[in-house]
Amino acid sequence: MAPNPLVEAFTNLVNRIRGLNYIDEATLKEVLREIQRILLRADVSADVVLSITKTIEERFRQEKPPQGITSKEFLLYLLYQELVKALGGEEAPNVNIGKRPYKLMLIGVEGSGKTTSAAKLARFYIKRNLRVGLIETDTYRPGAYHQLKQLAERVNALFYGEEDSKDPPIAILRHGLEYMQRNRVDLVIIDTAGRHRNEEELLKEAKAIYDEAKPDEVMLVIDATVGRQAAAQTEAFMKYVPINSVFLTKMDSTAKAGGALTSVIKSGGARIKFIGVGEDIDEIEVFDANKYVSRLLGMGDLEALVEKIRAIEEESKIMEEIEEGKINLLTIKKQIDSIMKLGPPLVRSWSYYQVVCCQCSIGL
Ligand SMILES: Nc1nc2c(ncn2[C@@H]2O[C@H](COP(=O)(O)OP(=O)(O)O)[C@@H](O)[C@H]2O)c(=O)[nH]1
Ligand SMILES: [Mg+2]
Repeated sequence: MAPNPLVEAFTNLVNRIRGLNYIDEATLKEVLREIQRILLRADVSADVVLSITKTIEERFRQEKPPQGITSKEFLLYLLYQELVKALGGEEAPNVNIGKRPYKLMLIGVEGSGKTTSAAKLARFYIKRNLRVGLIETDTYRPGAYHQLKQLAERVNALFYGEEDSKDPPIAILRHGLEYMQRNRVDLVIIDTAGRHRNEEELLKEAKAIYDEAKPDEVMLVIDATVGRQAAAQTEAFMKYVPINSVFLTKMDSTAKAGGALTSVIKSGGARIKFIGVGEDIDEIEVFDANKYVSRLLGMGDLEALVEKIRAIEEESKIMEEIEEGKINLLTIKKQIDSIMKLGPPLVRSWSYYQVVCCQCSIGL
């Protein structure tokens, strides 16, 4: 795989922070400036960059590193956490389908992977026992009809399209929606034609399809390998239709992992819900911001650090609960889980000793 400039830049920074003896005022400023440079080079918008570094700075000054964690480890942890937050947070995105039928419209430039992703999504939800229908409205690309029809057959989804139709996409859509309604599908996925940001006609068509379908969700499909261009694509679409979520494709071959960071941060808060990790219809994953940022920072052993800090934080939260007398069986279970995560037997036995003391002192 070709070297990824963003991963390289972050990995260098992480190594530099690790090599520091002590983080004084000047070094902190320098590290923050370097984070800004890296993000700006990846085409993340200036206000987002500033908000990320400002939060890191404030938290670094205000929060004390948990016991046993050095200030440089803490700084790395804050960088990790704020990037994860910018990408939607630690919690997995909500991929549940609300009302039935739920209408999901896919948009994105030609070749970004819409049709393939439509089939992947159908497969994903069929496995969760939903009845799924696919509608092809792309009348521009020769073969789009057959491509989706064949994929629909493979994944056992209902399909509606009109081969060689003289009807405009909007009419095909209308017929398709009626067909899906009659067949009582739970989820309708609407595939659309590929668009280019200069092709205003096509963008207007996306808007017309949006107005007609009134989708519950518009999912922007972005090819992760386009890197910073993703931002421009996202912005062009956003002028015409609101974007609710993102499907990031070709994460298996991405040399420019920045695509995710750039596009999502630019897409006005729309979260990446899914990623495509190969051409096959089973190669779909729910996006995990933690995993993505770990890769971006070239983490490896940093993951152990993040786990450790999380366990310490969890531990101290539980200790507070215990001290406040808010203790029940669940607290004790959480306590034991977090102790087990802390690792070395010495730490475990010390923590265990603390729990016992606390529990005795509150008369448990
Ligand atoms: N490696 C890889 N290829 C993908 C992925 N998703 C789509 N593709 C490929 O990208 C190309 C364009 O996909 P297509 O669905 O036709 O794009 P559309 O024009 O947006 O409908 C096809 O060759 C797909 O097999 C992915 O996650 N990984
Ligand atoms: Mg297509």
